Amino acid sequence: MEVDAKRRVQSKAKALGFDHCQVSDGSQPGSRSHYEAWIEKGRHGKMAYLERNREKRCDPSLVVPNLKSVISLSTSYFQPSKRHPSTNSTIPRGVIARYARFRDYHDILAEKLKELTDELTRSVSFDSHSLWYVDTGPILERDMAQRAGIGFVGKHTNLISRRLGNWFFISEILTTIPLPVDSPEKNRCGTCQKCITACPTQAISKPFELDARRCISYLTIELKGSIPLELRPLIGNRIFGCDDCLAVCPWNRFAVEGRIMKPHALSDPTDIDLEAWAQMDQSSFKERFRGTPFFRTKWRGLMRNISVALGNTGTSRNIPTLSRLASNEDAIVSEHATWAIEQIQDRQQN
Ligand code: B12
Ligand code: SF4
Ligand code: SF4
Repeated sequence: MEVDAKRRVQSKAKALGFDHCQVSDGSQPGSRSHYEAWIEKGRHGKMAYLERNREKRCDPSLVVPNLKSVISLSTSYFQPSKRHPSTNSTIPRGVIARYARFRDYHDILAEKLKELTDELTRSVSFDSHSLWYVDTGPILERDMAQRAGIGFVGKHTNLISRRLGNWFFISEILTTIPLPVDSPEKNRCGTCQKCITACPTQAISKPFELDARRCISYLTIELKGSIPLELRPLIGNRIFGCDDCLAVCPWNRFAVEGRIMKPHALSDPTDIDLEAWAQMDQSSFKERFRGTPFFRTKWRGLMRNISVALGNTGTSRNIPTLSRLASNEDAIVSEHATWAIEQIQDRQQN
């Protein structure tokens, strides 16, 4: 009966376009102590939500009482044909993380997960309770996915699949239905250290430990306030997220394009004209970026990041636009644009 339910869910997941669909039990994460030490050290920066639901993150049965199984799913966002722009800081163009070259994955996967959860409920005859998540709940998704055998946690802390490399999202269904479990995956980094060396801010403080406070993904997306001055030059021309540690991982030679994200690729060029983007007002921002990952930072966050990138790579041609931003009523935008103008002027003098 449960075997049959698992088979039906896996076959439905495949039909919906998920790349993997595997199961683990609902026990507590083996990496609980790692997560707790990470929080104690303050590595999460200002992401207070990671601390708030601490108990739940360490015990998924507090999220779904009587939890029996966790179905983990992967969704590739690899794009084989796209040019990946340079992060060379002499080019006044912006770089965004690859996941942001699509409409917001939370919305896209939510639809699929709803359908899959319905299939699961339909495939068993007793009362059950199932909840789906995609980056949306107090659970340690990578730990669960490793236990389900989807992939292994690499030294850069992301999950790597032997079939997909590291360009994929994780989502899951937590359910009271007992399902047969899959074997966990084991770490396959060996002696490699490429991701640690590639990180521009030394945010990977040691293998398997990220100091989010130094990570460009955190600084440009999650942090709402001012970016620390000493880290701004290291951000280069990255205006939304960062992929450097992911891009060097040798396991990506196996990366394949997935079916779910492909139709949702944004038409924007991968090389971003920073001057043009800096001229975007709030209403054009809303019109252009609604339903995309950029909405998370809002206009002010994007302008803050563009100012930093222009401060690092811009020229005197960008000063009129930066001056307009410097006189904006938003204190964060104004402060970063003022900093950028000073950086450009310093470069001109030297
Ligand atoms: C907070 C968060 C961030 C923070 C902090 C990242 C971090 N490493 O913790 C910031 C903003 C920096 C971030 C950045 C990114 N993120 Co993020 N993020 C999350 C989120 C919401 C929570 C992660 C968390 O709980 N961190 C706490 C730490 C302690 O947990 P952890 O790193 O997951 O580690 C666990 C395991 O790895 C395990 N573990 C750790 N070390 C070891 C060692 C061994 C040997 C073993 C076996 C296990 C193990 O222990 C930990 C605790 O259980 C998850 C979604 C979720 N709910 O899980 C997405 C998530 C991790 N992010 C994701 C993505 C795509 C990214 C970016 C690539 C986006 C980008 N390009 O800018 C970057 C990657 C940066 C990086 N090198 O990690 C994906 C990762 C998919 C994947 N294949 O791994 C997730 C799962 C979202 C999703 N649903 O797809 N993110
Ligand atoms: S995402 Fe960028 S800044 Fe963050 S750990 Fe990876 S390489 Fe470093
Ligand atoms: S780059 Fe090397 S060390 Fe880093 S995650 Fe990939 S295999 Fe592991």
